Amino acid sequence: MAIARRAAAKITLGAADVFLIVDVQTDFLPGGALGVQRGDEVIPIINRLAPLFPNLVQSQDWHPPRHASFASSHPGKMPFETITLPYGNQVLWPDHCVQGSPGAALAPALSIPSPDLVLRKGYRQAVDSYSTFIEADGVSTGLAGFLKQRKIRRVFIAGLATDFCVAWSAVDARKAEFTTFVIEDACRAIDTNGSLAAAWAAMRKAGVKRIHARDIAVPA
Ligand code: VGL
Ligand code: ZN
Repeated sequence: MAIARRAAAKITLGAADVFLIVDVQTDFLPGGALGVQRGDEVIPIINRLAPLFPNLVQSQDWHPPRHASFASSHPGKMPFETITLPYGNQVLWPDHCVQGSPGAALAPALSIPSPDLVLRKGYRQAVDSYSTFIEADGVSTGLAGFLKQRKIRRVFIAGLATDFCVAWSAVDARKAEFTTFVIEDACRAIDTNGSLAAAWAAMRKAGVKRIHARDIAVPA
């Protein structure tokens, strides 16, 4: 008797799906100002997935000089320390993604020919924004409205870094009631002070679905 073998059902993409590519920028690649280990490995995966999606949005971390999230803006503080700002806790970072600098550019190897929207975030001097949906002080970036006007229901997220901008975007996508997927192998993490485990716990609690690139159907 033949043994029936059936691959797990893949996810078929349609008009209500968007690929949200988070912060794939030179400063987050190895050798960059806030380089994510093996961050460059997400690029070929994202390049391969992007043409499968009918809707594409990219985010770009985009800070003014002396931004509140930079350790250098706080005398005596070092990168990766945490401080309290009016909106809550803030991890301090090396200066990164300074507006107009080469490090802030989208990674040259990323090949997304025609994104519908490139959303810049973190551009207010005193307020950070890991999330592409909601700034750290609770102000909306407008992305949820943009997607809803286009009748998008499902958000697939990849990019850098898993434990900060990807995770916060995913949790906020759920808050805005999108079905939300994080494509784990198309992301890489910073992982400071347990941040990666905490991020996955927060995403699981919010109902974010954790998938791999191979779970997405490629039309024949
Ligand atoms: C990010 C730290 C600071 C990210 C941005 O893109 O994950 N992390 N700014
Ligand atoms: Zn930043």
